Amino acid sequence: MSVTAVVGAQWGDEGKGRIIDYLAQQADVVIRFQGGDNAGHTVINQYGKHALHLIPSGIFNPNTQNIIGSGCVVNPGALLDEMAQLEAAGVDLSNLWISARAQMVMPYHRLLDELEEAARGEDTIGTTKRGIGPAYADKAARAGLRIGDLLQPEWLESRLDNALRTVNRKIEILGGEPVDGQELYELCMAYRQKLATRIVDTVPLLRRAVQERRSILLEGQLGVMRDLDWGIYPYVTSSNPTAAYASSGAGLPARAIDRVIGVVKAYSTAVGDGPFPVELHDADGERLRELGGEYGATTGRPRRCGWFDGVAIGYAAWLNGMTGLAITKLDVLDTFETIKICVGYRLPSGEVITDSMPDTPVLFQVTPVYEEWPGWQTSTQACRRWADLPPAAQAYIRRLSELAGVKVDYVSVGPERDQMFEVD
Ligand code: 2SA
Ligand code: MG
Repeated sequence: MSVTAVVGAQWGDEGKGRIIDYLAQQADVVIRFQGGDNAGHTVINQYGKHALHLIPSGIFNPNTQNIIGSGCVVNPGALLDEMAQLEAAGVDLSNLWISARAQMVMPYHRLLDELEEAARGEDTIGTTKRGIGPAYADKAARAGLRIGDLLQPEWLESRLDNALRTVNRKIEILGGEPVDGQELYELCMAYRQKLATRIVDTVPLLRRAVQERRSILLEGQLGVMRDLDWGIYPYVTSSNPTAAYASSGAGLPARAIDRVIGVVKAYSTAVGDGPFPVELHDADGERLRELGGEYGATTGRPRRCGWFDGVAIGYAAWLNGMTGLAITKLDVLDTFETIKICVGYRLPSGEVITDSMPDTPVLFQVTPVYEEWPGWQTSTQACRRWADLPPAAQAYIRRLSELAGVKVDYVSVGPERDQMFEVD
């Protein structure tokens, strides 16, 4: 039994949801450790196809405790909608919990996200407009409301008054309509009624779980390239998807983590703005998008597509301290004659970088250096062990693993739960 962090090793949308869903069949606890309902973790199993935004991807196993951790920002309205959808599909939600210390995304955070993106003019970040940035900004400014505040109405009221003093000024400056404190208070009381029994102090719960050597999964959202500190700042999310934050955001000592699985797609995608060196504006990019169904699971935006980025994976592997890789969507490459891998970034000076990640202004100027690999041109969707894979697919995966400097633990060859296998 162990504590395993499952993190995104690219720009997000690597398939973390399907990996967690698979691993959660054996897990006692799954904790989402950062982010909010900007995420879209797509899971396909006997309950159908679900894009999870806030609820941990272990929710389909009724024996698993699913916790929205204190590092998250939670929009209670969005959470209740998601709960209703899952309940309608027959999913048992009796094991869903929310940390009292998680921050609340209030309706004015969404409004501010809209207004701030509009105020950026041409220089947008391409946010999901779910209020994530403004909610984390309020957390850092110590003006946030927390989920646990719902349990203490007087405290909540004073926190809300305090927050609105600056929030309404910001809204006015950005040209929006000020919000009404009383209405928000009543909304919070409605949330309290529906969520109160799920609000917990996670510390004793996780302390016991670690002491009893239970199997715990820490579920990250987005990926290292959108990390607030280590991603393509400012085109990042407002939290840290890297494994270093997993312990803090979940509420565990850093030393408790035994394994870090980096989830990577067999090619690259990004949604939102900012530099993306491997982006293809040609028929191959279009083909990856269509074959991979690469559209935002939250906003429906078409994702930008490109070949695998071997520079980014080296960076991601090191920063996350990965112990293994999970490679997803291999089958999307099944029909390609030739597959490319980016193994370096060429700077305008001609110099080629292979083992570090240039900062954003430089990254806008690099051109990828590619290797070409022969495609396998046969379906991998029925493969259930390493030996079933065509030799060209094995060679391709070995190359990805070599670029990461990390062994491959799992390969997924389709969206269904069983279209995945462990590599020994
Ligand atoms: P935000 O909303 O403040 O977190 O946006 C900041 C940047 O982070 C990117 N971002 C994402 N990138 C990939 N996937 C995300 N989730 C959805 C999905 C996205 C969607 O699973 O497809 O549906 O559009 C996600 N969420 C945020 C975002 O594009 C900004 O670049
Ligand atoms: Mg996603």
